[in-house]
Amino acid sequence: MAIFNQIRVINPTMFVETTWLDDIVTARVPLLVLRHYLTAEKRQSVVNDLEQCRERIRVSHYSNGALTTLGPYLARHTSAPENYFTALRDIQPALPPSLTVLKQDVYSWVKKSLKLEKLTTATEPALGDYAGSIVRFHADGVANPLHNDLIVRDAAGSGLAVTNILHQLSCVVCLQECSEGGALRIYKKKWHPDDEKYKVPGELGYPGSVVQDCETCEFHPHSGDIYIFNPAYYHEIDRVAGDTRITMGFFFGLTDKKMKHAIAWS
Ligand SMILES: O=C(O)CCC(=O)C(=O)O
Repeated sequence: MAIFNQIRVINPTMFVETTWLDDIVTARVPLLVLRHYLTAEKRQSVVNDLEQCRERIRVSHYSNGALTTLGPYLARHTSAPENYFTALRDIQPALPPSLTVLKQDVYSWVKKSLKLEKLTTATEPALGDYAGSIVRFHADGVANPLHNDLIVRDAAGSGLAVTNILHQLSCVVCLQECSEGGALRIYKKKWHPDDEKYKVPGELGYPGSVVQDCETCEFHPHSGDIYIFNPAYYHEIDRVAGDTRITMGFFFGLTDKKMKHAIAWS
């Protein structure tokens, strides 16, 4: 299969180009990455803290897979969004402060790297703040089937603030790499309403036929890496082997045409 474009690997001393954001939104550059964003000590202390809230980790089962997460995931609650906010209130006191600090650091990095003027956790006037990040666990043998993330579609008609965004992006920090597998593969194909005919009810994601012959971009996250991509483009995670792949991530949406303001949620 052909490879589409090149991943943009940046480093902390690089001059930030104004085009970086547009390159990611349009997937001209399918993924922007800063390797070793987190030091081994910082990353390990967050991973150690996550051990303390083990019993709060939830598994959602689908006929073709499972998602294991710490923290609520809005796409799972679109028919009853109030449950998402209740779940957040329930779990918040149990989350380690290091996770909040990390989230705030990552927001600052995203702002700087994409030349945003503002990036804050989204708020719902009647329901409160959204979750500003989520931790995802991919244990040995777990893969993430082909899917795309588009809250404007998934929560259409809900009236939620996040459905007013113009573009959705995903930011991920790798807290622990897996021993083998676990690559993120992004396809050069953006979701289109016609694709719904491929969807199998009750299954997570889409069958491979929807991206047949599409070019791909493959990325192997290493511990400490931080990356951004447009999740409206089909993507999947290869089966993980050995150590659990642990990431912290969030979606963020640009709220203005000039692409200077963004709101985040998970
Ligand atoms: O963990 C990753 O590499 C990507 C996770 C994902 O599917 C997303 O951020 O939309």
